[in-house]
Amino acid sequence: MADYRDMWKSLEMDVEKHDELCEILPKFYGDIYLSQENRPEGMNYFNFVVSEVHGLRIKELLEHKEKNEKVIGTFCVFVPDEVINATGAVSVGLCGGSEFWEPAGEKVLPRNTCPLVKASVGAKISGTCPYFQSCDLIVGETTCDGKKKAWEILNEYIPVHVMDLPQMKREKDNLHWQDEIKLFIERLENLTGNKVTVENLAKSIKLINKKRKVLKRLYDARKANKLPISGKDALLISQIAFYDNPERFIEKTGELCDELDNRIEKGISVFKEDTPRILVTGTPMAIPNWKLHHIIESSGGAVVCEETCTGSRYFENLVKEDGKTLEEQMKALADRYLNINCACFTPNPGRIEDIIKYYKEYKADGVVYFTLPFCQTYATEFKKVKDALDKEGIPVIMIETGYSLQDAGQLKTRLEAFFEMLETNKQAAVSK
Ligand code: BJ8
Repeated sequence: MADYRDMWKSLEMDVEKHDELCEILPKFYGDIYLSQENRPEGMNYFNFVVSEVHGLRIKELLEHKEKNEKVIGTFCVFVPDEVINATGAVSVGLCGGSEFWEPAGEKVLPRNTCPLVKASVGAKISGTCPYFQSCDLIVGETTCDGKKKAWEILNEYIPVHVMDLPQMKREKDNLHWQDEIKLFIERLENLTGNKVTVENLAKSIKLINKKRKVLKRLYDARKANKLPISGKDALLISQIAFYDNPERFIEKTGELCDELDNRIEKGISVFKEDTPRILVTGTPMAIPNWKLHHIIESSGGAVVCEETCTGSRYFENLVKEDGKTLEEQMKALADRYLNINCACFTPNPGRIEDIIKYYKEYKADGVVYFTLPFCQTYATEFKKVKDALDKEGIPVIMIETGYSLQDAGQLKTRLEAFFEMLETNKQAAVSK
């Protein structure tokens, strides 16, 4: 990586501490990603993005700031990127996915807090994340209790705007979310000095829909019998979608999808035939959390789809593009966003329907239900999901695991046994 130390210093980062992170990441990435065989050529772009994750992309963000364009950090897929984009600001996803940041988070949060929250807060207060340091405003939301209370602490370090997400999906909740979108627009207009208009919002809605469409195309390629791309690579692309320049991301992912279509036509796969196909569902996997996918794919499974916020919840359903007034556009945004089935909603039957639908569409053989430790909403929702999957005869295993690799061996053993069972089921079905 080029020498970005001066840039990091200008962001008031703890450069020495940050060096420690820079030392770990390339080896970690190399072991997990570069060791894969027969990867699509198009992954070279994403390798490059990772290699420059704290370099070139930050330089680009700082160039935006020089032009007085603001950088807005987000933590949840409910925050409408369309609005951020319409005010000429740049949106970046900030969820922390590394164990490296947890100790700093634990200085101000209870230890029994979800690692995603601890790492996100830790990334800011340790001054080791250039994305946080580049942000002019961060946007929280009222989803789980851990996040909700963390915003109050983060607000001591950086301005935070909190969007009050309803926890039910009635008509009045939809109206409330439209109201929240309106308040968000006002806050961003004040910050940026730019007005949201029907024209610039329509343009942004189209752009973000395009990003959703290309991600959907990538996921559709994973429905093929012969998988042209690993689950690990698909996960990486989803994670990069949260902070890359959207136009470039759409272009590069589109090119990769062309290559994948070609591979499908020729029957090129990255897995051996009959590898059990796994649908992962649950809590998000923020970059660089590649742990579960890596364990699954080095234990005899192949991940074909993620029903997570770093997966289908991020791109499914488009925002209607035909709004003629700001009110209509805000309604269209609220309608699309309130269609996301996060476990923070009660009741949440849509998520179960999605899991069953994806299981069939992606021709999965089993489901891995993933939850980060101390995530009560997803852990509690497991019972409802399992009951529904049992009724459908869909095998499921629950894996609760954090960022540390300490339990990797144990998880591998459990997953290998699960995959063996899936293979036996498959053979039994064939011989019937
Ligand atoms: S829409 S999943 S991004 S809230 S894993 S911090 S819920 S304790 S991340 Fe999430 Fe939005 Fe829902 Fe998606 Fe809390 Fe659970 Fe941690 Fe979570």
